[in-house]
Amino acid sequence: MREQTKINKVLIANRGEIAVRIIRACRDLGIPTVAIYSDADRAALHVRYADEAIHIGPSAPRDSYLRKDKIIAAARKTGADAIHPGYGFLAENAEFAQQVADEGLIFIGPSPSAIATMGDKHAARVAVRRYNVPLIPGSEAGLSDDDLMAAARKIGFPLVIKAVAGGGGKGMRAVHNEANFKEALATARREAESAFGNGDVYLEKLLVGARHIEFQILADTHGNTIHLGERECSIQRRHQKLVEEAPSVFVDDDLRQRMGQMAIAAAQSVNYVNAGTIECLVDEDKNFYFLEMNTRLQVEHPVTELVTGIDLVKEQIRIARGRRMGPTESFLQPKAWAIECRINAEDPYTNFMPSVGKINTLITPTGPGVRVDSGVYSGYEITPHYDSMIAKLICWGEDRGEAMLRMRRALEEYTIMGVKHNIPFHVNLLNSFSFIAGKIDTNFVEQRFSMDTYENAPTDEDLEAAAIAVTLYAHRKRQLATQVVQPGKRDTSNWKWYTRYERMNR
Ligand code: MV4
Repeated sequence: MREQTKINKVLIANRGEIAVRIIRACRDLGIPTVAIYSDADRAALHVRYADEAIHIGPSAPRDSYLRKDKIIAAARKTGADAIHPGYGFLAENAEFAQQVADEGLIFIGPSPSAIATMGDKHAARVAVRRYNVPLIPGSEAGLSDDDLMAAARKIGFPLVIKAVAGGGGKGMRAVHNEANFKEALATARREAESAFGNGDVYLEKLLVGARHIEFQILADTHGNTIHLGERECSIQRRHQKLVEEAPSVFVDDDLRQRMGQMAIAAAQSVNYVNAGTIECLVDEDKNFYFLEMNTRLQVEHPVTELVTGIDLVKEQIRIARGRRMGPTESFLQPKAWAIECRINAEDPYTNFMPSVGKINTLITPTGPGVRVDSGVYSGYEITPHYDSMIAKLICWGEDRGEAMLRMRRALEEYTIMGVKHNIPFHVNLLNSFSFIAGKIDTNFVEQRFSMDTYENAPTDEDLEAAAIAVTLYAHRKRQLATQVVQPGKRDTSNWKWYTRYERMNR
């Protein structure tokens, strides 16, 4: 049994909403915090909320948030004895985790070896296979082009070529027939080499029409590994998730039990410690397969917190302190329903193009069942240096219907001016029959927000003509004084209507 470890000050090696989220957990635990910041983040919220803040360099991530040496130096300078990496940046960098440990500091996350094994997507398959975790049929890694061709014939088409150093959909290429295989393989290798400095690939049978469901794991240093249920993550665009919910409409108690045990086994196969996520594909017949493990806290962790009542960041810190998970922490059935909408500074009407500028007005929703995790405020400047996510709007309720109605209300209350944002996309999604019915797949966003739909929307000229007609009509009506104006019931169920509304208010 390992001893309890002291954590007296935590440095947060991140920025934005997740840095704020971690600072809040530390505050609740009474632990002082150190923020790090780049040039662009001088006025960021995480800098204001932390007890201390250290400037670590220019705005480009490679000069600041990715500089292992500067971050470790900042910890030494401030006397921080632990580092929380958040997500992105250095969160899944085994070398960084090792350097932190070598400095005698605590990395609030898994061991370097667990990060490294799960980071190599083929090594991960080898590790979990020994624990009887179901895998999509596939090939070995490290094969020559000829051997891969032979393996491809055996697996059959369609299949996917995946980079061993990839993950999260990066370095992934579908091949539908043998004729295209050689060229696809060459492209996949080239792309993997330039993106990851490693051109090694392996093959998997392509699973079509499956759902993307992930399990939250917590493991302490005393050999206890638990799962906290699933999250449904099918609403995404180009591997960027946009909406997540917990639980999944597709997962019944029996499936949750079986997938949960599988997720625990997958984590145990690398002696996993701290918080992690097992990503799975689930087909229509409820067969499930391990895809990969994310060895970090995820963006969408709040939906799990809201249905379990567990503060995952607090748990991460307790685990890093060597505390044992209590019996109350073994997983109970989900107690509620939660949905998260990622609020991005992206214009859904121009192919989700990122938008920069100053937020001049910000009205944030609140009230029953609403949580907002955000790193922005009125007057905050959004720069092109970092990702476009500016907030997460998370709503919960007793059941899915209540969570969705609260989400709709909160989205309507949300006002962000100065930059374009994707709230209209979310409103549209919440009004779609397929989302309401839970019948969604990974192509939903592309289909619903294609440029085709946009081009069928009314033009500015149409709107002007309509506005003139309405004005004249209203004027005539006032003259006649025959009717009291009724505040019409706002109907956002029609996509075109909403487009028009948005275009007028942009
Ligand atoms: C797959 C797959 C189908 N078949 N592998 C994407 C994220 C990464 N964790 C692995 N991913 C997938 N791997 C096989 N053999 C489908 C996905 C996938 C996906 C693919 C294309 C577009 C959106 C997707 C969303 C979730 C999962």
